[in-house]
Amino acid sequence: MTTVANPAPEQDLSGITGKHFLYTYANGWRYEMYVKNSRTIDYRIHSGMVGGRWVKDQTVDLVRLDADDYKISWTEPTGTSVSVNVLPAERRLHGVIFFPHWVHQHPERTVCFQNDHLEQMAKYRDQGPAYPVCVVPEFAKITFIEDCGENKEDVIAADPADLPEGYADRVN
Ligand code: FER
Repeated sequence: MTTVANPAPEQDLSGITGKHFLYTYANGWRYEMYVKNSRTIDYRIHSGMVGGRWVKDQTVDLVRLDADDYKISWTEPTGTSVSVNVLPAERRLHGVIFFPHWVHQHPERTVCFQNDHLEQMAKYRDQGPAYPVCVVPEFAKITFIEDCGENKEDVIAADPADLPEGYADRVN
């Protein structure tokens, strides 16, 4: 029951931690996420405005909103903020991405293995301009999902360009 004193449902995150999934937003952008643990994700962007970008060990806030309904939110070192609702069993997702103005103007600056360029990203972020923020709200279909278990380093470990042919096209 929802009360003012206790508005949060039970926080059993076992339905999302360790999950690895590919998804395609309605605008055609293709993404891949590995929920490494309750505080951390790794991800790759296969296509879209910042296709080719990939990141390991992004700290996130992860909560369970309901049965089969999780919300993952974070701010990137670039200043881009993201909040994603994931419904794994329903194979549905909704993401809202908040791009600083400089990323919208120069998306290619963020296309890299970000972990190797954290100082450069912080410089770009602080240089801006941050505003006006470009808000991209989109639904997506989860086209492939598997349970890899938590804290695996080999799930997201290569540049999107170096993956085997058809890697992101797998469907299950
Ligand atoms: C997502 C939408 C956006 C996502 C990551 C981003 C891993 C990151 C965008 C960026 O940093 O440019 O669904 O999932």
